[in-house]
Amino acid sequence: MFMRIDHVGIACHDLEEKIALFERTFDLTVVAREVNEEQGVKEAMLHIADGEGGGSYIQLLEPLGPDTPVGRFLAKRGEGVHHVAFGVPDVTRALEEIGGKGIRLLDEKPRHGSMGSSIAFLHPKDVAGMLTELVQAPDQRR
Ligand code: MC0
Repeated sequence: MFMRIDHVGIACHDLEEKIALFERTFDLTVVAREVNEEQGVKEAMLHIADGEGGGSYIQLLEPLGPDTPVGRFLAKRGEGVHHVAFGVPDVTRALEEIGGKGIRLLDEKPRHGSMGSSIAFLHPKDVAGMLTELVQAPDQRR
């Protein structure tokens, strides 16, 4: 079902500060930036590697306000790993399969994600406390 880990999302208070930290510490490069109003975030993708099925990234996330998923997460837990995203060939199909196994879907239908992807989230309480994202790249590779 999963082709790779597409990205790990990190919640932070100050996107520019944390981009600079990840660039200087790990020699990573920002390859995309976006404001996603629907998800309530400003985000940056830092490229890690390319492999079979596509690339993998660190995603830095700054909330657009306190009453957003990442805003609430920061208030409760502080900065840190917010979610793990898996690359799938077909996100609609993956949702059907996983939903059929009794896992609560936070999205019944895919939404717009970074770099033109289609994304959907699974409830963290049903996946060992891990907020899980499914990602379908626009052309299956990114
Ligand atoms: C909240 N909880 C988490 C969590 N966020 N557990 C693990 N990982 C997280 N990231 C836990 C809380 O601690 C709490 O547990 C319970 O879930 C309910 O949380 P809440 O404080 O009521 O917070 P809500 O209202 O935000 O709901 C949480 C939920 C929500 C995960 C359902 O955040 C959601 O629908 N997230 C999916 C969308 C999203 O996260 N978008 C931002 C990334 P206790 O035990 O205290 O009750 S957008 C993105 O990443 C895009 C741009 C992309 O990749 O392309």
